[in-house]
Amino acid sequence: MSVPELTDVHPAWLPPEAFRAVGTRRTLVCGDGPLVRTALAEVTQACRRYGGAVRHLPAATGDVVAAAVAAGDGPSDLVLALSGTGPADGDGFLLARAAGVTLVSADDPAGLLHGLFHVVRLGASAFGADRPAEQHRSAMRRRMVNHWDNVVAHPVMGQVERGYSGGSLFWQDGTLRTDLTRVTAYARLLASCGINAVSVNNVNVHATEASLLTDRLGDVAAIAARFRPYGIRVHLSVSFAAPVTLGGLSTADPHDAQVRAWWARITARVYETIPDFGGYVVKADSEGQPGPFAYGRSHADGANVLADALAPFGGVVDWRAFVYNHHQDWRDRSTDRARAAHDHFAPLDGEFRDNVHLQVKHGPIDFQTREPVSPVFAAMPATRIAVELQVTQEYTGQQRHVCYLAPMWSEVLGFDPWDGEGPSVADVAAVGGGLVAVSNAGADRFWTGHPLAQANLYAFGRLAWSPWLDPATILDEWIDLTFVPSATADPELLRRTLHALMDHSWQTYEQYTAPLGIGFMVRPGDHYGPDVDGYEYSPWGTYHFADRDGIGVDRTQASGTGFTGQYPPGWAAAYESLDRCPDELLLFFHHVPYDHVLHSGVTVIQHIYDTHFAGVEAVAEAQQRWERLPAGLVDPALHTRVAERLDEQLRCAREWRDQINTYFFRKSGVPDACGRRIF
Ligand code: GCW
Repeated sequence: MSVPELTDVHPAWLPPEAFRAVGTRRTLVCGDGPLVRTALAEVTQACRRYGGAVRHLPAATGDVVAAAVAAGDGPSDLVLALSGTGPADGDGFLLARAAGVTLVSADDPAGLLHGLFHVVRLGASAFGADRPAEQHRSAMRRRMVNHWDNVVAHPVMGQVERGYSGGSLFWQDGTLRTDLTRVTAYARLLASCGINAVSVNNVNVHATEASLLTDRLGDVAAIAARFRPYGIRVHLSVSFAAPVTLGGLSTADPHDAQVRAWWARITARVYETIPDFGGYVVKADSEGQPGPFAYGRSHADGANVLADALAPFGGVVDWRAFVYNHHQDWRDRSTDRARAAHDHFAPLDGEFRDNVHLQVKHGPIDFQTREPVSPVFAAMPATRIAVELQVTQEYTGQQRHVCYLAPMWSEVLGFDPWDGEGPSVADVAAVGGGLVAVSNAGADRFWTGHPLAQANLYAFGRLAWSPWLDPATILDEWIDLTFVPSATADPELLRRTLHALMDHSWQTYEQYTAPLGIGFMVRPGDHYGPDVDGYEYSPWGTYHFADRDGIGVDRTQASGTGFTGQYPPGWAAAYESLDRCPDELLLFFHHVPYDHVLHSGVTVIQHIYDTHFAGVEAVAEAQQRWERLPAGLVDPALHTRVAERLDEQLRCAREWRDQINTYFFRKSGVPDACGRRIF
């Protein structure tokens, strides 16, 4: 096991300097096994660079102090011990400091690795004052990223569907990449922020990708071998039609005995090849993917046949709840895409096997900049639910715009569907399938296209470990790791600048794009840039219904689609009521006239104008701040990349501002109260 050192790739949040505090000290590693050896390799590399020392006691358990003495040659500053003193459940660790020794102990080897990365995060402060023993436990047992990577570049979607970071880390031109060193480096980044599961191909499973389950399984095994040393299990997206397309059967009906036998046989073969395989991810009956509806079966029937095949090996099915009609008639105002997941899945509560995770997007529509939290989280207490987020910025600026998403995710995770009477969304995920997100990483030199978008991937991992962390604190962690203060000329200036650019960047993005929770208004297809009516008469079910008098979707029970009724009573009543509905979601739930006065005191139309002017100003200010940074404060290539992206963000934000403001001025005929220029 050796730690990869890539010279032509940005080190993201694990630059060598981040290991200085560990690398200058004496570390004792107690215990053995693959993950312990990974921790050992990390410390060894740091010591080689910074002059510290590392000793290894493979057999040590139990009394760490005695073990340290037995090691013979002097005291240690840091002891990493696989022993019986850590938390017994899960992959957490115990951290303490006394008598000049920092101790990390864990029962599970993955916990030891997490503990080491925590010490790296703490830097020199891990070796300062005494610390009473702290138990660190992950809130979610499963913290997963999904890749929407294609093996063969798709004619429309490319190598990575909704990927904005260059090619795939795994696949290139139809085959597995020959050099997988970067996959190891990626595994290391993921593990260091707490991620422990990854799926390696698109949920839209095309022909070549389907065969990863069979003929190309060796490729998956090769990838798994790269993730394994970092405690990350590999999962695969599979096609529900695989028994037909790969197995030559005449049906994929989940009630068919041959189909069940086929899944069982194929799955057993997967585990022969990859004993720690995580399981299957399935997008069924959604946007053209095959599913159980073709056979008149329910999604529980569909998910359970795969779950039964995986159960003997401890695998899980991530069954996605993103099922809706994408052949809608825009003339029909009774069909509401927001209702779809709840309509399809809530009646199935209790029918899924224990090893099915129902993977539910955080909002009822589709990763929009602002949506209410999905009502499904409160509707299926007898189902293991996984909460799905989108780190890749499909609808939030595609990694050309700065959009730090941790504040949005924090709101989602902290949302309390029962209004004080039940668990939060984070609690639902914690007892269920954990947190899952679509990754934003790719073969780009900065991993994520926009260097500042690295913070989103980092923050996702940290929130999955600890959903109550403050987004600004997570940002500080990311800043300190990525731009190590001891190696930065003016770390406080940089910190201030990054906070100014990122803390409210989600709200800024919201300001200059679709207003008040209405969503979309993006260019169809690539979903970048404004096109107010782009989806208005399309079959996709994402409408704004603006006319000369007003805008918004009536989703009330009283006069609309009845979507509000999918929430528990407290929120159902709040969203139903024009008076109580939060401003930022007003147009998601209500159709209102342009002169409707918001809680903020301004009319809807004036809010549209004000926020669009303000949003562009905020971007212009961010751009100037970045330009003012002294040369050399950050890596010049990184500085240039961010500067280029800010230029594009400003151009695009202006386009949004002018199109949205002009559109609504023309529709409503209401002038801007401040007399600003509208075209
Ligand atoms: O947001 C939409 C995307 C699709 C994606 C789909 C999904 C993988 O536009 O590209 O398909 O969501 O989540 O399945």
